[in-house]
Amino acid sequence: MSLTEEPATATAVPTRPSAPHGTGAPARTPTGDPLVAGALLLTAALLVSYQLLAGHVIPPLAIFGLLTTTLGLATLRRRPRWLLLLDAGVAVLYLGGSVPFVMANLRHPESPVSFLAEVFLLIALGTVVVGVVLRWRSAPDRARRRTAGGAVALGVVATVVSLVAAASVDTEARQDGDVPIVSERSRFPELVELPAGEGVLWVDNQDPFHHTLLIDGTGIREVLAASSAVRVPVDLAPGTYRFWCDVPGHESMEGVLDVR
Ligand SMILES: [Cu+2]
Repeated sequence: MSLTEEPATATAVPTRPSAPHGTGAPARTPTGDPLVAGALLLTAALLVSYQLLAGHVIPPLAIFGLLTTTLGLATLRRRPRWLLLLDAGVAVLYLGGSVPFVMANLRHPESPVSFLAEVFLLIALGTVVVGVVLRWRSAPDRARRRTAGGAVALGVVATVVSLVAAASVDTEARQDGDVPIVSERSRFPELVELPAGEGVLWVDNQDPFHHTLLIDGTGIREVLAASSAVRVPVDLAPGTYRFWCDVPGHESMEGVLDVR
């Protein structure tokens, strides 16, 4: 009896490869590229969270978020060559266009939100490009799994580095006589009054990302780490001075020091 059963299981095996495969395949057969699709959808999620943190819609990010969501969902189901080319093209275009913003944030691992947002975006978009190359070369799934593992490992390392750097940031307490400047939701106060001569500005950055404080005509440029305060000594003659933030995209962060 057992002898007759053995050939039965053996003949059952060849039926597996004859399952439908191709355009007419049932939804059960995955024909998309989960690595590229996942990286695109992660990109979209990061772009949305970035705007939530900024507290307002940033049009270029919103457009790319919509684009990567659409491409991600399409790539999850199908992977024609034109779609993969489009995926890689959009990733490269975003990377190229965001260089000044990326560089400004990458120099500040002590501000985890903006640093990690950029690092994760770079990893996700890099994974899109690598994923498309692997698919193009018909690389085995093993290579895709390794790429995904490498991307996760990079993300973990970046997170640890950033948290350690953030823990080393000292925040300075406000002292008697300090003139406060608070940056909140990427805004500086429009007008700050202070007496002429030696004094101290106490600059409190309440945002979860870094800013800078520059005062025209003084050479002062102070980096304001995320969620921290710093005391900035000044010695100003009477007059008005523009102060501002030089982080790319923060052009609206400016105010006037009225020194009397
Ligand atoms: Cu700023």
